[in-house]
Amino acid sequence: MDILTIKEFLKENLDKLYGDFSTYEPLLRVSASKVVIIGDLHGDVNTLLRIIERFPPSNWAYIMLGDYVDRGEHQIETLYLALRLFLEYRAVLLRGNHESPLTNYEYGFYMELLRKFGPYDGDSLYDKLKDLFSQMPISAILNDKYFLVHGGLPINNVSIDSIAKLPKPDEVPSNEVTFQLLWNDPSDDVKYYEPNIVRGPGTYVFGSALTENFLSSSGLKMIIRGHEYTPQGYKWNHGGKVLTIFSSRAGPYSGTKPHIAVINNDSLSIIDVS
Ligand SMILES: [Mn+2]
Repeated sequence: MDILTIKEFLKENLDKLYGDFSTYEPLLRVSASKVVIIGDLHGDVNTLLRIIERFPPSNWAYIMLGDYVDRGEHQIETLYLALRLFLEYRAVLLRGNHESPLTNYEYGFYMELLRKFGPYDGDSLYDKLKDLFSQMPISAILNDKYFLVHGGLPINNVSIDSIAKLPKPDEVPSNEVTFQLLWNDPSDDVKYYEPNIVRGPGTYVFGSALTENFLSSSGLKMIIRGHEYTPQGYKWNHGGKVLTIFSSRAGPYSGTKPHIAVINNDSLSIIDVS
C-alpha cells in the first residue's frame, strides 16, 4: 500500500468524510442479513485485508467496532482501508477510545503520521483526523437485536434514546456517558459496577444487572463490543449476553488469534481470521 497514495486520499477526502460523519447521530440503526463485525485492529492491516478477501464487502455489510489506530505497525493503512470501506460500501465505522487525542499522542498514531507523512503534513492531517474522530458514531443497533459499541455500558442506566442524543462533536470525549461507552468493560465479578482499576479514572466495569436492565428496557438481545484484548480473540460475559470480539495481532497482541463475529440470516458465528 503506497503511503503517498494514502496521503493524497486523505487530503482529498477528509472534508467530505467530516461532512458525512457529522450527519450521523451517535446511535445508528442498521438492518442487514449478512454482516461482518470487526473488533479492535490497532494497525493490523493484514488481518483487515484477509477479512476483506474472505468476506467481500460487496456481499457483506461491515460494522467496525473502533480502535483502528495506535499500537500496531500499519495504523495509517488500517484507517485508510476502513475509510475506503465507508466511502465505497457504507461500512459502519464506530468510534473506539483510541480515536482520540487522549491516546494518539501517547500510543503511536500521531508519531506514525509524522514519520510516514513528514512533520508538516503529518501534523496538519492529524488536526483533521481528530476532528473526524470527534464526529464518528458511538454505537449502533443491528436488526433490532444487537447493541454494538466499542467499550460497554455506562453506569447510570442510560436509555437508547439518551444515547441517540449524546453531544457530537466531542473531541476527548468529555461527555461522561460517551466516555464510558468507549472505555468500560464487562465483569462477571460485580453485579452493578465498580471503578475500572486497570483503565483508570472515569472508567468502570459493569456487571450483569446493568446488562439485564439495559437489554430488557431497550428490547435488545445482546451487546457486541471490542476494546478488551483476549488471547483467543473473543470472550463471553454475563451468561452469553455480552460478546467481546478482538481482531488484532499487531504490536503487543502478536500471540492473539484474531476473530470476527459474522451474522448470516439471523445466525451468529464467531470466526477465526488468523
Ligand atoms: Mn479500546
